Amino acid sequence: MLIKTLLLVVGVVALASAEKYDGYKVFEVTPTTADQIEALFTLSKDADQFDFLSLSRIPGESARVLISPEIEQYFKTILEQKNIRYQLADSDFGRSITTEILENRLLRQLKPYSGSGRLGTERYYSHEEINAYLDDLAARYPSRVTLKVVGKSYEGRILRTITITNGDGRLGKNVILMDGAFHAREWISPASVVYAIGELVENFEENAELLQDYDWIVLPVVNADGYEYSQLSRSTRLWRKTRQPVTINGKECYGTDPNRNFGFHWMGKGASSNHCSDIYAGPKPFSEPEAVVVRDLIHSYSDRGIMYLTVHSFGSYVLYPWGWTPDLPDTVEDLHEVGMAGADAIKAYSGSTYTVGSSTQLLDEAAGASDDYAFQAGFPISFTMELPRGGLYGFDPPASSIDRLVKETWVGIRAMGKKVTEKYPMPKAVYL
Ligand code: 0X9
Ligand code: ZN
Repeated sequence: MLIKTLLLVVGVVALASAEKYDGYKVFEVTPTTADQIEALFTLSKDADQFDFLSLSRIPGESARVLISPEIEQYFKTILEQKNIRYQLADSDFGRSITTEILENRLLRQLKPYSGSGRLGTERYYSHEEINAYLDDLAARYPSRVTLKVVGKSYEGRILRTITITNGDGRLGKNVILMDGAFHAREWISPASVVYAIGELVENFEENAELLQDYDWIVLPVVNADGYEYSQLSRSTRLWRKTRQPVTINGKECYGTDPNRNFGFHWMGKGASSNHCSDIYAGPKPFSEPEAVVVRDLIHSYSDRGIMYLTVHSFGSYVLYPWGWTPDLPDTVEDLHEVGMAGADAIKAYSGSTYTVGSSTQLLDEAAGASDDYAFQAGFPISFTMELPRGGLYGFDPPASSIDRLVKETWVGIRAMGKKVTEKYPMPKAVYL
C-alpha cells in the first residue's frame, strides 16, 4: 500500500514536471527536387504535427522542423521513402530552449534599462522597456520625434507609434511606415526596428538624407501581448499569434495570426479556419485589435505613404506582393528594384545573401497579410523583410548575435529607404 502510494506520488510529480517540448528534436531537412518539396509542403499543412518553419520553394534550401517523440519514427520513414536528406539539428530541444529563456532572464537582471539613453544590443527588451526608450527619445529630441497612442492590444497594452522627422516643420512629406513583432516569437524583428529608430533619431546627421523629404512612422511592437507571452517560459517561447481567446464548439484556443487577419482575401490560401492553428485567420477580418491598429495606420498615411515595411523572421528574404496569389503585380519591376537595393547593400556589408521576390513565388500563398493590404491600399512599395535565421529554431538568434544582425538589417532598411527617396522624390500627390 505504502509503495503504491509512493509510486503514485512519484508519478504525479513526474507528470507535473514533464514540460512542453520534453523529448522534442529539431531536424534539418533539405529537399532538392520538386517532388520532395511538394511532400514537405503537404506535411507542413498538418501544422499541429509537423511544425515547419520557413519552408521555401527553392530546391536545396534547408528547413527546420520540430518533431515530437510520438511522431519521430513516422516522420523519418516519410523522409527515407522520399529520399529527402535530413540531419538532427538538436537532440534535446526542451533543454536548449530552457537555457535560452534563462539566459534572457539573467541578462535582463544584469543589464536593466535605466530609462535613459540608447537601448543596447546585448539582449532582447520587453515591450515596456521599448516604450520607455520611445519616451526617452521624445524627451531628448522633441523637435524631431513625436509619439502617438494608436490603440491597445487585446490585453490592454498601449501601442504607440514614433514619428521621426528632420524637424524642419514641413508638412505633407512622403511617408515610410514600418512595423515589427507581428509574430510574437520573432524577437529579432522588434530588436531591429528599435535599432533603426535609434539610427534615424540618434545618428541623425549620418542619415539626414532619409528624412529630407520623408517622415518615418514606426510601430515597433505590433503584437505586444504575444511578444510578452513568448518571453515568459520555455513552453511559451514559440508563441506566434495574438492572445485573444476564441471558443468554437466548446473548445477554447488562444490567439489569431495577426498576419492572416487583414480584410483582403481574408481566409484565402495559406490561412486556417482552425482556431487552434498557428495560422488561424481569426473569426472575422480584423477581429484582432492589433491588426486594426495597423490597418488604420495604413489608411491614415496612404495619401503620403510610399513604402510599407513589416519586419519578420526568418529566412533572409525581401518579399513583395502578392502573397495571396502567384500572380505578380504590374509594378513588379519597381518592387524588385527597391528590394534588390536592400539585398545588394546587405551583401556588400556582411556577405549575407537575401532573396528578393514575390511572397507566393518564394514561399507559398499566405492570404490576409499586412503587406498585401498596404499595397492594395496604395503604398506603391510594400515589403515583408524576413531577417536571417539564428539559434536552434531560426527565431532565436542568441543574444550575442543581436548586434551583428540589427546592424546588418539597418544597412538593408537604409538602402531601401534611400532607393525609395530617389525613385519617388516628389510628394506622393504628384504621382497620383
Ligand atoms: O507567413 C507569414 O506571415 C510571413 N512569414 S513568417 O515566417 N514570419 O510567419 C510571410 C508573409 C509574407 N506575405 C504574404 N504572404 N502576404
Ligand atoms: Zn512573421
